[in-house]
Amino acid sequence: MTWFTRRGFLVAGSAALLLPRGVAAKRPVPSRAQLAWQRDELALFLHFGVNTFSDREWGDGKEDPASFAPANLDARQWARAAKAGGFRTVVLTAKHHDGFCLWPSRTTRHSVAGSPWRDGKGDLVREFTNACRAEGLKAGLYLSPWDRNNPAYGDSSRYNDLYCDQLTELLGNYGPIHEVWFDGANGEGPNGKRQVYDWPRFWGLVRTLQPEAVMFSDAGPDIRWIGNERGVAGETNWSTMDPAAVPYPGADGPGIIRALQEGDPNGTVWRPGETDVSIRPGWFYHPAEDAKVKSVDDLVGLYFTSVGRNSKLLLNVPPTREGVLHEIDTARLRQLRIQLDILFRDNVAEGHRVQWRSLGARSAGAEVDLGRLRTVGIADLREDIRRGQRVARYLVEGSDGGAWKPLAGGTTIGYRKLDQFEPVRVRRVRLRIEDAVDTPRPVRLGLFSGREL
Ligand code: FUL
Repeated sequence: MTWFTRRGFLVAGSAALLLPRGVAAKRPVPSRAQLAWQRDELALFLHFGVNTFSDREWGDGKEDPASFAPANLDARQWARAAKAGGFRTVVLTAKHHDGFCLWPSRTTRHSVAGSPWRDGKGDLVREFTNACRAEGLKAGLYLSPWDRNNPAYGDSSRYNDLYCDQLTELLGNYGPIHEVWFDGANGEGPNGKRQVYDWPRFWGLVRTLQPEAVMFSDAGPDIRWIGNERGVAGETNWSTMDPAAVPYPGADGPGIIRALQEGDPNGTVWRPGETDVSIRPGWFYHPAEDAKVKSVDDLVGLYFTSVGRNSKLLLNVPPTREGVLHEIDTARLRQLRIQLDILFRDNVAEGHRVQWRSLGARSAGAEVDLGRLRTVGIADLREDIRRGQRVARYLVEGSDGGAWKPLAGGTTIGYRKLDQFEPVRVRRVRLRIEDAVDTPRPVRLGLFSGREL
């Protein structure tokens, strides 16, 4: 895989050499698909498969397909719950590390075709994509590269062919797929099979079959992993990235987690981070975790540490053995929506003129007069990311008529930066862009009361 690192350096190096002196390199901007992905803010993750029935997190590939027996599977219920929570995309594990396929793949017998579900005639990817479409949601698929069942795994070119066949089935037969999720996990021990994945081939195939889909992995190419599974993006979070910093999915080494968390202000590619976290301790459903579902406050907190840090929240809510989302979880999704709607209902800055002025090549300021004293406890900042990301340090201050007092501050803004602070009564609020990687452009400023005084 090192060729990719080397090529990354070479490409970046030669591009810089070609630029005439004094001409700044053009900063990356999002593609249409990346922009739509980010604006959706919330996606639901569904981990479902033989692990649901064996009560495990990582199956070993020896599971009997007959164990897959959801009694009342209802993909429409999943989609309705997603919609009620305001989620716009749903990503299903079409195949997890155990190799069991939720669709009747021609590449293996280890699939729903060998299960009693729908008498072996079912196709869960079909039911899932149909349900998403019926509810106006976008569908995404997770196809684990690591496969602990398939005999071809470890025989690199044979398995790469098979993996491409699986991608072709999934991306060619179910209509538009908006996100393809490549997991980086590989638990093979030192004596295990070593599979060398052909990432350029996989990515090229996805581009051909679903040109509008974004591809997620540690190494993108469109969306990068945020570097942890706790739901927390970097406080500093650039959507630009140095592709050589994380050369392939699953890459390990010093500096990788930081590169995933924070991105790179001088990165040559636009590769925003996705924050994946489960509503329960595990990714798959375990009855023993029914009392450990995250609270609404936890979920709102996750919104702030993901969407509110220039990322996107991919929240996992695993279907039960019945094949439906648990009512505790669906209630939490509804309550999350209610809470977010309440928090962001009344923008006290709305309708007031924000005066923007340049303070230098890398600094700028904005000020708004709210007309009277208002309670402010949340600042909601947004750059126009269609034109890239620029802000590197900012400060928000408020005044009730007396001296300016700091309310919030930080480094990057990007698509959206949410800062929550002890609510204060202020009449005027100002934003100072103290540093930027290029001339700052106007930042949208929203102000909300947060917790009422
Ligand atoms: C990890 C996997 O090993 C987990 O089982 C889960 O799918 C998570 C989203 O990604 O790498």
